[in-house]
Amino acid sequence: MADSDTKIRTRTHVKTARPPLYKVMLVNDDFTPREFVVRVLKAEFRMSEDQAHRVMVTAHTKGSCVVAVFTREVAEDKATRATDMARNEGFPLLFTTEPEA
Ligand code: TYC
Repeated sequence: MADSDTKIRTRTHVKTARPPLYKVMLVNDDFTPREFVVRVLKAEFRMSEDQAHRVMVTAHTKGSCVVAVFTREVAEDKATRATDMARNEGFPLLFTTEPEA
């Protein structure tokens, strides 16, 4: 094979773009009853009683806690719905969103 016949092989990596993820955070406060926080986590984030209780206690002791991770729209929608549930009952409970890492 002559030098001019040298084959150049290229490798193609197909990358599938993944949407950026957002964390839904549960923020502690001094007024919302623990049982109500658990109820919201179960209703909006489909958590079991046990999971919801753990997340509530973590936010209560540390100040905040990651509830779950979603695409931006889903995270914002769930945070708004969960916060609205609390407002409807007159509690200051707050869910926020922030980019993951
Ligand atoms: N700190 C509240 C209380 O003692 C309970 C609570 C826990 C409120 C977690 C908000 O994100 C929260 N009643």
